[in-house]
Amino acid sequence: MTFLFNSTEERARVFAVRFAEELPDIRFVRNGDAFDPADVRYLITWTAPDDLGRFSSLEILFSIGAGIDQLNTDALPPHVLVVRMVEEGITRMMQEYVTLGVLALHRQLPLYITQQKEARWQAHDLLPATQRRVGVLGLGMMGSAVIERLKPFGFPIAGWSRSPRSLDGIRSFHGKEGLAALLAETNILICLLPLTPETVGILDADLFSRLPAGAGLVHVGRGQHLDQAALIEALDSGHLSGAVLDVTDPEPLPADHRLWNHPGVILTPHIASKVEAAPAAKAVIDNIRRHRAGLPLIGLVDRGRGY
Ligand code: NDP
Ligand code: OXD
Repeated sequence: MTFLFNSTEERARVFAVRFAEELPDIRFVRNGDAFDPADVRYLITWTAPDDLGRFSSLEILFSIGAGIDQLNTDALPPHVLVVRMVEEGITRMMQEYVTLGVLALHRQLPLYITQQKEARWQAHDLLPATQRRVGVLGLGMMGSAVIERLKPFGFPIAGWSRSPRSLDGIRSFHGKEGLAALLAETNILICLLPLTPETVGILDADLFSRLPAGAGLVHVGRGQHLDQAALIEALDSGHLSGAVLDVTDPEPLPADHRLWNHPGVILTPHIASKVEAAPAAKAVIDNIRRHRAGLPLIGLVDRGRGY
């Protein structure tokens, strides 16, 4: 029985030690090693190898990240379980990044960075956090954790999900009708949705037009959620005041893409959060044990729903 590891060598070293200690009956192999594909029972990877069909005994496909859209799970037989990464470290890093993004927009950082480049000393009006309304698309593991971290600043917060959710101290909306209501009362919009057929392209011109003038965007979902041309248009027209983007389509953007140096944009290379090897190995080993014991898996993806 084989566990196939397809990620960085730095992570592989940590996983290999933990597997040897905790699941010695499972053979741990890296993608470059010699192994029989028919023996692979478990696979961890970011994107699925093209030839997934070789792994005829595959039972669980683990994502090395929180998202699974990049795995192209349609190609998998229906009995294969898909499990995303659930561990505290990635959630904490996401809380940091989104807090950074919200505060950057709240305190007009893109504008002040532009002014600094022009050696221009000019103060603008300040709005208290209690008057800056934050809206969060996606109330899952990341969205709800980010909300908890933002609450102490005093922003009024609302959230949007697919099914009704009730989170302490926030206004929550769901479904198509709920989205318009959330947007109408959002000054800083955070996207923490998974990429599914329902959410692809959701951050488009129509959505931006429903936000109040001067709103900002923190986008940490997936590049394909965003119509980049529509964002640039909304920023250029002044309807949106700024955007913090951690994901783009493609990644990286071409060198001459306008988003690289748009004065209203802060752009980072998909680093909002990163899976650390030790907690990731623990999460995977725990899940294999749960699977063997017939217990529900942590982070099991509903393949029909797409997340
Ligand atoms: P979860 O699966 O825990 O939560 C997803 C949330 O989105 C749920 O609240 C769900 O609603 C909601 N949702 C899904 N589809 C829709 C829809 N059609 N309409 C409205 N709401 C919808 O995911 P996570 O919080 O763990 O992660 C979210 C995403 O963040 C990942 O899929 C990935 O794309 C991104 N990510 C980005 C990282 C980065 O470094 N930039 C790092 C990690 C994640 P419901 O509650 O009703 O199910
Ligand atoms: C993830 C990511 O999904 O890093 O974990 O984007």
